[in-house]
Amino acid sequence: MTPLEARPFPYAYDLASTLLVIIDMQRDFIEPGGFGESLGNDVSRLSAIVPACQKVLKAWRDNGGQVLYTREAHREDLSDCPPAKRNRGNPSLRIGDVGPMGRILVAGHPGSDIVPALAPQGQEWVIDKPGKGMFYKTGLSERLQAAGVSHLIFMGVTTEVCVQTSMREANDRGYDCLLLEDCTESYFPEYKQAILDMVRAQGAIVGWTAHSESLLRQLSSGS
Ligand code: TIU
Repeated sequence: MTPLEARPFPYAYDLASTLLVIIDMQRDFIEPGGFGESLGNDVSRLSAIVPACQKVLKAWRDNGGQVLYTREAHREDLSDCPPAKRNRGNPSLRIGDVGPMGRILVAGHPGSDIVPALAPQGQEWVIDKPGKGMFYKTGLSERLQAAGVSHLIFMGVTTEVCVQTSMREANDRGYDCLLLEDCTESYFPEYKQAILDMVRAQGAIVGWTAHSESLLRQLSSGS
């Protein structure tokens, strides 16, 4: 395919060896009453990126691209949630407590679901991760290697927490990573901007950034 217009320079990839990675677009982070709000955050900033993510997801699927979803979600018995993580930040509702959307950040409860507008389809991959990064205790490395994946295009939340950690983990494992700048968001706009700048600094030290229009243009032209 023609390399994408991206920063700090064009991003070359093949659809067959690239996954669209959607990080933690869960009700717990995006809707009131979940984990994000329990930490004292204004969650309305995050829901604003859903339409842009939807457009990319549709175009990617229409072109036959593969999708990987992550969810930050723990086991019912919280055996995969260190006490340090549970207690951090003194939130009003801790991980595992019962909130308006069921138990906070526990797999199988409504808050851990991907928001309906971006719901996974058919055989798309969905992994639950106990940490901020998508490689920690998930077996993802082996799955990506077996599938011959070499490139990862990221969307999701939050930019400086789970998206950044996952991108850095992927970069260290040899994947070429691109972050779609209008399809990621933070509760703190200045942190998002810092991550975009940091990722593409020093000749793409962590990866590339691009506006989703760049990807949509390329997918619609079939080049
Ligand atoms: N608190 C915050 O910004 N993020 C998280 O706790 N998890 C993710 O980023 N998914």
